[in-house]
Amino acid sequence: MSPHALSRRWTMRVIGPVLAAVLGLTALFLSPWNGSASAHGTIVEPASRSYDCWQRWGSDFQNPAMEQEDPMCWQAWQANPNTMWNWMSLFRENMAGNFQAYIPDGSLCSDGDAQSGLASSLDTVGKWHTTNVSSNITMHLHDQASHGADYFKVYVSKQGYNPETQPLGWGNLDLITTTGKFAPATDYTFNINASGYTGHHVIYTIWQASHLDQTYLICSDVNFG
Ligand SMILES: [Cu+2]
Repeated sequence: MSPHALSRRWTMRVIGPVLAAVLGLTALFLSPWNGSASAHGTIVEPASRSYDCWQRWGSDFQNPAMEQEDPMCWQAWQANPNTMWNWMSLFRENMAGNFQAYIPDGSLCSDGDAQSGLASSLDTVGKWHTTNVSSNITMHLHDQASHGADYFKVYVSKQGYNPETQPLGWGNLDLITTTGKFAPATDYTFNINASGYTGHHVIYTIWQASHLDQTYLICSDVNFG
């Protein structure tokens, strides 16, 4: 082997792994579900449908008991595992505030099937697992990428509407709170007062992020005690 070929082999032995690492990182950031592209957020308390499934089944997703114990998370998992893994990705862009024009009745919990096919199972009518709440609720949104918030709008489903038997439409919601702006941070909390409700309700949160016209529309199932 010539000295020239030898030094070329040596160079590739050093540069090869570096090149592979760089290519790997590039692929990671270009892939829509990885890297910075997946840095989003959701309501973690009271947990959104997909976050709640991920919290309770994310590390136990092969447990056959999920089908009986939690049929709503089970059907979501069956439809598309990404619904749980991407609990932070339920957003749409460029709606300019016209949410009702873009999100038809019956598809509110999937953000009008945002991310095409990711999450239509979140609209399934049935016995979603609920978080127990009182009329004073601290809402907590976790924002992986510190997008900030122009505002949050929070609705509660009307007394008499049954999320276990009826699809959710805009007409089923009472507007409870519209907040002001929040500076970019990883966690935002604010209180809402929702009195006069009993039993299973959906809290519907609209998070208007500040970095882009990017809107997250999020269903959390609660049980008012
Ligand atoms: Cu984001």
